[in-house]
Amino acid sequence: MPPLGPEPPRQTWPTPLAARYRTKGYWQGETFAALLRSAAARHPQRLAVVDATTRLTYAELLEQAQTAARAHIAAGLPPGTPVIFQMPNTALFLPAVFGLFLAGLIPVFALPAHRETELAHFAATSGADTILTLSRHGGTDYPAIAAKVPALSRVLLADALPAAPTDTALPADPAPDSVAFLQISGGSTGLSKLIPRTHDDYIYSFRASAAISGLTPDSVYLCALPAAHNFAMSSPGIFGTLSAGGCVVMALSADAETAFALIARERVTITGVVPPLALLWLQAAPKTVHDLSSLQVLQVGGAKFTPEGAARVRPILGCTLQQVFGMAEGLVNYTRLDDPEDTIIHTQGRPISPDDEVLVLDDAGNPVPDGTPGHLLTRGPYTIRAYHNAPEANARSFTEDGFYRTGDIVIRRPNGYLTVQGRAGDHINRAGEKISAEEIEDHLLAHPAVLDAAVVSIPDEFLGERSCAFLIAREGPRPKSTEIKAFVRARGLAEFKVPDQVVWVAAFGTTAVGKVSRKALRADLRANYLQQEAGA
Ligand code: AMP
Ligand code: DBH
Repeated sequence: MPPLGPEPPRQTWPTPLAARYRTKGYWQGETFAALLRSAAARHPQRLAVVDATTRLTYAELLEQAQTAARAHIAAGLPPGTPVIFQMPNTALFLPAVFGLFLAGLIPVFALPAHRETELAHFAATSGADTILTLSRHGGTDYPAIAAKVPALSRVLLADALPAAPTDTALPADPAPDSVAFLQISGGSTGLSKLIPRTHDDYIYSFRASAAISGLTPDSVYLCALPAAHNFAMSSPGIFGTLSAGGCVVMALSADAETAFALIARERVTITGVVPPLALLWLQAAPKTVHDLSSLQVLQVGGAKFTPEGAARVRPILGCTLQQVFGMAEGLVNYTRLDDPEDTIIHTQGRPISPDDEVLVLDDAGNPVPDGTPGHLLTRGPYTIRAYHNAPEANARSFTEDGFYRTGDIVIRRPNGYLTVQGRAGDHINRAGEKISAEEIEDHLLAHPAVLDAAVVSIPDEFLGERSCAFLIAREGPRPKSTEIKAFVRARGLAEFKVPDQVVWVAAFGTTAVGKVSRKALRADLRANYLQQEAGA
């Protein structure tokens, strides 16, 4: 019998749609490797990426990426092999990721916040036995985290790759319609799914995004969010900036002091942040000693930015706000830079592509009129048709005709602009980090003192939403909430998944006669809690 490993990642669109996307020029048959080679050939001496200590031109970026690729090939990693990629925001991120592309390897993008439990899940679902990461950096011991994952038998350090002979041949470029990498979904139900993105579809999404965000070779993009997050990677993010010939500035931290110092030093023109960061920056900006006058565009996305926050961007920072509503599965919406201020403040934009198909449906699946909230479904030239290795999630998340159910509730205006109203699902959007209630409940249930657990989102002034774990205790002493949090943390999870709040309850409501859905239960718990808060 052949080994029962995961299937290699694939992503295909129905032939007529694929033909249409090519005819219309969205899919140009370009690969990541070709994109870097042509950028380096066109403007070798321009700056491609800088961080606090390093500056690389496009020629140097290409050369370092080629050196890394040769090391991977000499190490015996054949093209098509998945490699978990966990790198903080340093200049080395770019030669490291392009090193994988040039060697024909398939990055699986973990975030620096992920810990051994998440990495083990990515290894199992992708079939990866190799991780590419960095030596201890910024207080995090990445190799030590990787060492806790038995499935990851090979740990490669981007800052200490073995030297390979310079005549090591690089493989031919992969097919442009093949999967270039796997992105991570926010995990709306259960564990994160892997999102296969092709060269064709992803390059289209960030090239078109670069045009929408007005990027030119003179643009300087500050990467303040984790570079592997879809927003910072492609909307237009680091790849969109390189595709335009601009310069990427990597910030290890997104706090106002670090970011403002880099904006001033590098004359940053555009950056993207989540709403809580935007609010912190708006608070800090009037008092800062740094010159922020180079900043032309502040992008805000990942979670809903309130109109109150949005209205303060231009008066305080003197730049244009661009709202961005996107998802790693594909569809990204932007307010356009020349939109009326009212549109910029009150909507989350409209899709990138004329061929993004958007449906807004009621619970029964019928279209609602513009102006009425409904479920957002979409398909198009850069929205996936299936997750990797996830038949059940695929059955839930995609319609028969290939629309992705985003789980978001939106209002569509007649001009196609969307306003996000909320979510149909049960995940928590904690400052743009998505947390699956189910995933955390499973960890809580592993605690010997916990009989039952329900994790819900609670509105939070700063985070947008915070996570609250309602717990029913077994007989015996009730652990303190700090102990519960420490228990979840010790299970090797990203810190943002540790419940912000723990509330012990005697029972989960009185409606629980027979089968009650977890969804209804979570809604009840949230409503009761908020009522009590209001009464207190
Ligand atoms: P993910 O699936 O992890 O890539 O997260 C994508 C989800 O983030 C979307 O489906 C929305 O729920 C949420 N999101 C992203 N940007 C925004 C935004 N600007 N406003 C509201 N929600 C957003
Ligand atoms: O939250 C997201 O996933 C997101 C937000 C803005 C995203 O994937 C994007 C832009 O591309």
